[in-house]
Amino acid sequence: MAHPLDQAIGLLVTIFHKYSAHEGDKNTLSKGELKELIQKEFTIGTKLQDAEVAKLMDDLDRNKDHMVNFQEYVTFLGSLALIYSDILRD
Ligand SMILES: [Ca+2]
Repeated sequence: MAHPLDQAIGLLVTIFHKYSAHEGDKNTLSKGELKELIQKEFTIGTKLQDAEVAKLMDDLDRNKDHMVNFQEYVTFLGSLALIYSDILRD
């Protein structure tokens, strides 16, 4: 049986591919796929406006190819983990 952290990382990978496979390149998230992932996988997701999703996409897209690849997604999750850590510590 997988340990909790193995399961957590497996879930992060599975969720990326669940959305990245929807359209175009199967290994990257388009703006539409990123929006869907955020809206369906985060509690705060449905509260984000289109402009905020666009800004987030721009921030995450480090290599400016208008797609979020797995590396960029992992960087995003790392930033979120830092925020969660700050919140949980208070
Ligand atoms: Ca990119």
